[in-house]
Amino acid sequence: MQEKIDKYTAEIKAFAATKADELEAFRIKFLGTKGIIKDLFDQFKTVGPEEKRTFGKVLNQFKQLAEEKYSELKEASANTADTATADIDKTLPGDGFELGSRHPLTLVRNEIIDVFKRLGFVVAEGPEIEDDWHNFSALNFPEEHPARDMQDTFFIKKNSGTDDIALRTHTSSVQVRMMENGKPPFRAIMPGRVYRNEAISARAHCFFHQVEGLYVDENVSFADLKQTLYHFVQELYGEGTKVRFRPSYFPFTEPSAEMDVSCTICKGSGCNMCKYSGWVEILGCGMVDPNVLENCGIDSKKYTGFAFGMGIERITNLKYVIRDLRLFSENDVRFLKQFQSEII
Ligand code: 2U9
Repeated sequence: MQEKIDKYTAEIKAFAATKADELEAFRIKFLGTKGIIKDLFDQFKTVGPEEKRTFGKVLNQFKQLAEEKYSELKEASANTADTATADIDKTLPGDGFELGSRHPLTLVRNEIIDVFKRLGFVVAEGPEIEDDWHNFSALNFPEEHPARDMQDTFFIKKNSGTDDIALRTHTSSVQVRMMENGKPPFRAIMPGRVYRNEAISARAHCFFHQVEGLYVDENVSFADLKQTLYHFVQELYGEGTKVRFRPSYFPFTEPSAEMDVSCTICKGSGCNMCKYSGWVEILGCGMVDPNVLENCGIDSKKYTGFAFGMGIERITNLKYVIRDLRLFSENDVRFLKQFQSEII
């Protein structure tokens, strides 16, 4: 046993590893679970009590020598160039990794928000699960309106009508909550997800995203509405984009209108995006119906307001020429990575 220890002691003292794999081989050979030191300690158990006294000390010193050598070399290799990677050219560029990108709907929603923020609008949010009052009744929807039908709305709890609970069909419920809980003036936009009971196709989905807006104060006029939305279009689609307003009907606005913009793809000369008309409808708007103001606790003799609503998908389709709504919710990275945002 002494002979073996002398031989290994000389080997350890002479050992000088330059590479990480040599050092690891040293560790396994001497200090590993099936290594020489473990083997010597196993043999030690079988020697007589006389020998135990002398060899115990020798064996412990030997073990200490191996451990010290190992940690000394390990430390040296960490302090100097990494022995395992000594032959790697560290001046070469590293492997790149792909950054994610913002969803196109997020990019466009943020752009819309930025334009209105610059005009002094604040951003307001509300629940996606709504009661009948905030989603329909306060907004002047008559009892028999088709939007209140199971075919159009996802009901969570269908009771007597006024107690119904549903997934909101528009973000207008946020305006109602805002007016109920505050005092005019209100100048806010409401971005959010809304739900409609529709079969999924290239042109329709059971959920989509809206930005609605509300401006209530004394003397707010239809001229204010037109100028605000005209400015919004210039900012979003560029100077020179034309707008036109067509009369329309919504239960919650009177008068109501739909707004078209000159086709941003063909600049009005006609293409299949605008169905060769030169115009594309992008939003609905109008003066808030006095009944709605009163329902929300606002004095309609003192205050007037305008409101508008748009589908973010529609605005995005026009901006990026996307023809299938389903692309927005499939999370196919080949689609998503085409939209690079400046802020990651
Ligand atoms: C209150 C009062 C008035 C919000 C409005 C529209 C017109 C509109 C549609 C556009 C496409 C919904 O996403 S869409 O399907 N919206 O046409 N929305 S005025 O009017 C309000 C809202 C709340 C208290």
